[in-house]
Amino acid sequence: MFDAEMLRDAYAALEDRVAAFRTRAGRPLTLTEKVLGAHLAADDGPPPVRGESYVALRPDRVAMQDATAQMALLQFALTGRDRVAVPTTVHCDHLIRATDGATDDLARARETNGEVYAFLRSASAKYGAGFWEPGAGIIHQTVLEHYAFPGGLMIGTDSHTPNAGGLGMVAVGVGGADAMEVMAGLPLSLRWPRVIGVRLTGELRGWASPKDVILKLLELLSVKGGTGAVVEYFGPGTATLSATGKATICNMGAELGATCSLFPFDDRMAAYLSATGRGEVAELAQANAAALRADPEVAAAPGDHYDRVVEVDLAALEPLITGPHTPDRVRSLAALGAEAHAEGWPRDIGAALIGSCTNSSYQDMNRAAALARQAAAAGLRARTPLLVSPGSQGVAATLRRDGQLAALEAIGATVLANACGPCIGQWDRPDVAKGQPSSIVTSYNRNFSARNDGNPATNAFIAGPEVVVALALAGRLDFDPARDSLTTDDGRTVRLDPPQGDELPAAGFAGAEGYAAPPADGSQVALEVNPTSERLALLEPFAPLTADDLRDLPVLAKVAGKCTTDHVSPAGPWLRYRGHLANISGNSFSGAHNAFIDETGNGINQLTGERGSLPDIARAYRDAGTGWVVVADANYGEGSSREHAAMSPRWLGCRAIIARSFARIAETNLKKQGLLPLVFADPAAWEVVRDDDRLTIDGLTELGPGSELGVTAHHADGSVERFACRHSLDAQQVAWFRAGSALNHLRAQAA
Ligand code: MIC
Ligand code: SF4
Repeated sequence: MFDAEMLRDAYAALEDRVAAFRTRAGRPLTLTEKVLGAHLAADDGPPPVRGESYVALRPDRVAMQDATAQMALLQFALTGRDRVAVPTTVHCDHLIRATDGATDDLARARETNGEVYAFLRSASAKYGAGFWEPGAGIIHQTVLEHYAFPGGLMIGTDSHTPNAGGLGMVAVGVGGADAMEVMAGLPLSLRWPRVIGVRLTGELRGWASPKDVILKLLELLSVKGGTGAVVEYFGPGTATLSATGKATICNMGAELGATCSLFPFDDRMAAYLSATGRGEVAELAQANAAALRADPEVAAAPGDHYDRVVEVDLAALEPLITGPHTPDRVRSLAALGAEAHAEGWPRDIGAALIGSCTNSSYQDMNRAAALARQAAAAGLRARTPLLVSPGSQGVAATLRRDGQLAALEAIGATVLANACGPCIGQWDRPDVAKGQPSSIVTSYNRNFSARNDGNPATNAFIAGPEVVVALALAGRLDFDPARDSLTTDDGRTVRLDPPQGDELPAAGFAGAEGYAAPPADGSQVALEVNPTSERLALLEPFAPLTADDLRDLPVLAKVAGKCTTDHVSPAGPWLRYRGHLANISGNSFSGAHNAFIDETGNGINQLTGERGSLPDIARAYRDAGTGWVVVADANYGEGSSREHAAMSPRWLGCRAIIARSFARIAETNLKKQGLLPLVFADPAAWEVVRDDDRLTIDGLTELGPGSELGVTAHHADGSVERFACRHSLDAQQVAWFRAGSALNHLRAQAA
């Protein structure tokens, strides 16, 4: 499945490329710089400056999941190219709804999403991408099991692509337009990152698991702490973690806002590569081990080489749990009960969910199953619904063979399809009415409001899988297995021991199923898009914006607090329309809290004075030919890579998002689609904007790297105020803006 030839070439050139970049940089290199330096498109010029320079990179691979691949491939179709220039795979994982369990859910998904799968299959075959069928697994697990390799560079149209950092790969989450460009043979443009060094010492003990490492970092750094940075792990503690444990940590580095996270190559990675049928890759990596870790000078004086150094003693970690509503509200599990009491969160747990791309390795499930066995032997069962999402068909078949799934089922668990399911809101959660408060616990990575079950009143908490199973056995939030005991139905008291579990299956992994390789020549394959479909529609290029388009713009909403991509373009039921721009735009900003009227998803139409939903108002502006803007707070667009959060506003006539700051992928997505992501030069100017203002943005003629734009707010009482905005467009991105979008720019160049 993986391209052995490509890998041999990559490793053959690695050491020389690293050495050349070291000479260019003139100093010892972090691992991040080695991998990125080895993938630079150009070998000359001054070395890139951290946090400043944009560089052009040549990724080794592209991976896309079904909910984002649709738009990426629809854009690729507009480029006029006939084959992807870089090895690419498509994974059907996001659209499978969890209702009854794996078998029925999968059959239903094949039926309800048939036309989307047919389109993705046809586009993959036509353009030369590998196709992983529904049920084959979650993108990041499939990538880890088959494609990731130490020292490689990949992009994926999903924010948790950095999962592959567990195998030492620089794996970056991007929007579909970035993927489209790389598939078309263009380099990836990326801001040369800052590097945060995390020094791990000691070894995990007791109930602590790799999840607690990343939860600790979320506590220390917050959801913004990784912005513009790669989180690079080093130190003796790294080798004590399995490859899949490392992957969990890298996966959830996305929640720090980090560009990606990365571990140095070690024996645990080699063992995982061999166990997954890639012994040759393990050998190649071993032969290049020096290039796959930071230079010795870096570890000797980390403060001189990393922008920030954080120390984590693994031996001192205790189990942590985070939530609700944000992944950085972290405290020790032991402290949750008291906080839940003080906050009035329901103490009884409504559901416990393990698995997802973050925590569904053989080791995770093995430990979860060991706990289930212990509980069953003591006469305990789960006291809440317990749902299990295996990460891939390969892992699921292995866990079935080795008895772990049966052990979980024996305490009442339901095994779901090898897919995202409830993690992305594909969950028919029974018995909880919208608005009814409840608490759920998961081993996933995100817990934004309404994400899992569509109910904003649900409090979702995230912890390691063994802790989630322990909480399921207790059925209550105020339980700490290290300190508390459980009572069986017949009145006996039981203390649970921290579970143990092998990291790799002694009998090897069961083989993977569900892969279709592309034909050597796909030119005769037709793209399957039904012109009357409500789920798929071919795209039209966007028109470039002129200075006139930036005059007298109403403010659709002023968003207070968090505005993640889940607030801008919610998933759940809307996943249905990910291939149909007009239809999915019906969700735009429906989850955003509009400070003007202190309501979520609603606003006042400035043309009619009427109250309505934000997507309806935006559509009314579009129909009237009126552009508009949105004013937002800090870290706008945190979370998912979905470019629908940029394409829908663009399609509806949005001209600019003016925010206190932006999350990386969202900011790039806006630029790609020809919108202006503007940052208040003075964050206090946020207060200037009133609900019935008309804003005029000027400075378009002079728009260039580092230029400022002025915004004039015409208040309804006739008064006028001005404030300045900055932007981060580089010369290339200005060219996209002038062309109307990155895609238009590419088409114009090809013409
Ligand atoms: C997510 O975890 O939010 C998703 C769903 O995987 C997204 C991608 C999407 O919205 O399709 C992501 O993280 O990028
Ligand atoms: Fe799927 Fe959830 Fe992972 Fe996103 S975070 S890829 S929705 S399992």
